[in-house]
Amino acid sequence: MDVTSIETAKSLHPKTYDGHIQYGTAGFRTRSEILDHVMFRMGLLAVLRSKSKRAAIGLMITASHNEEPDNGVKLVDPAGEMLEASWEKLATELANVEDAKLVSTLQNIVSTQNIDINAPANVVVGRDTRQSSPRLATAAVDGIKALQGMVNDFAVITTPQLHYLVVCLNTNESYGIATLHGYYQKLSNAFKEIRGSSPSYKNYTPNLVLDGANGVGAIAVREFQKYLGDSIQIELYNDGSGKLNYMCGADFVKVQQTQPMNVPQQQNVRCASIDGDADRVVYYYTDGQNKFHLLDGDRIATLIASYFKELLQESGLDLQLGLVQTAYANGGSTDYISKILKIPVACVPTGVKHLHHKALDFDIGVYFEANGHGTVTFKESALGTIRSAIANLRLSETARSAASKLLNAIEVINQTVGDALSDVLIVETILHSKGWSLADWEKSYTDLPNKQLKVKVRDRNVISTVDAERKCVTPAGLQERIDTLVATYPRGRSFVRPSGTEDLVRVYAEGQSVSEVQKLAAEVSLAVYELAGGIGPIPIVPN
Ligand code: 16G
Ligand code: ZN
Repeated sequence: MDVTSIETAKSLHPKTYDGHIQYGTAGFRTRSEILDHVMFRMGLLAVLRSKSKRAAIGLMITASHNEEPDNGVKLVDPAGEMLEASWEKLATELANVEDAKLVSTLQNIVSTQNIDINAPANVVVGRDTRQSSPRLATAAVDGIKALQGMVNDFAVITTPQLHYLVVCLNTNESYGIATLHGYYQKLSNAFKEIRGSSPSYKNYTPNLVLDGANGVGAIAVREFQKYLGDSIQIELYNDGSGKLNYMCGADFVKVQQTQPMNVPQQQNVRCASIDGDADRVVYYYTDGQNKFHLLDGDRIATLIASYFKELLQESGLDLQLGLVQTAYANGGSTDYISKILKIPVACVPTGVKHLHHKALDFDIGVYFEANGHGTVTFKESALGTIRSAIANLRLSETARSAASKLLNAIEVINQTVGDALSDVLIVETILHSKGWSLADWEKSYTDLPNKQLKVKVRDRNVISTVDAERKCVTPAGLQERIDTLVATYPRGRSFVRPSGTEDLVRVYAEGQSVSEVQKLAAEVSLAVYELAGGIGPIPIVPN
């Protein structure tokens, strides 16, 4: 290890923040002004990870749907997954050690992880459009160079594009060409292939209104449109000229259950919102009575799963299809999946790594968080089965055509991580094939009214949960209190969990009516406030 070069670079990125900072659900995420030394150190860690895995590692600078002054960084493992849990701990340790202990901490990681310090290292760097991102990227690159890692800087890209690039590099480009051109081309070619020569069908028209959250996704959408030609017309709003994630974007629309700013309110027009780094998407429309209708990640999951189920039936392929959700999944969707679609459904804790991991258990694993983050994973063996069906001339024309549709749908999907733009293309593909409007899609099941609230507490870690976050075990008495409250509401359900990205506790409630869930959510918030050390204003329970 070249200690002199680390020491020299370190002096440019001294640790100036005294508080503790933690590698959370999606990496480090906090106010951008305290992140300089963290970025530098993540550059160093990415090099060690790359050496240890003998593969390219991704480093993404973004705070996703958070407000513009925040920023963050996450590392992406070789197969496109989130950083392995044991390394999250190393990341937290490295980010928090005093400057004087930086070198010895690195040396310690090298020896405990058995890293060959002379092995090559390749780090793929990407960033979102935040003002602080170029400065923070420089810090990360300084870290990578201080350990003599190779930097592959793609500058401004979406988070899913970074995952895609990492996987392409680590599969010798068998997954796809490791350039942005390769990304746009792979997805758009497959999309156009399935769409064929008639972009309109029954209630489906090839026009989509898209809210770009004023983020990096807006840039990518403009680029995509060039490749998509007239197979679909995307009308872009919040295109980057306004404030990032401000009253717009997927998170705003999902949580507020309302139309984003600047998108014209037109009746029965198909709209979608992506988030600030383009890894989430939700759909919505306003009906003839000006009522807002949200089609969230649960809907997208059921749409995709039912489409795959149909294609599997038509092709006669015996592949196991499964769906993965979190506690936030609407009870209406879970009932529909298990009782009507009859597809196995699993529930895991919040965070992409848990969903992705579980989805890999199935031949075809559809995973989505209600917030709109999700994708589909396919086992290599399943791809082989589908390919042989297409080539098998003894199968009927219908069966082979269904298998080829399946393969094209797989090409449209960015399997490496939830990708808002790839998800848009797959949703559009399915709606087109069914000839559906959003209202048609919505008919499949009814969402139960639901509400999310936040509670500020002194230490959010006093809340610990089990059963995929559906039950809390500490603080004592809280779960009993929630159970008692929930029991008074027919179809009521509620859970609380510490946020992994913000310093607060999240409360979720659902039930049979809007007024009931508002009340239940407030009552549970009050219970959290009282039993888990609430601070600030006391939650108010409506009458
Ligand atoms: C992060 C997660 C997302 C999760 C959210 C929950 C990744 C890449 N992203 O954005 O999946 O839904 O955190 O946030 O894992 P919370 O813990 O603040 O509720
Ligand atoms: Zn995001």
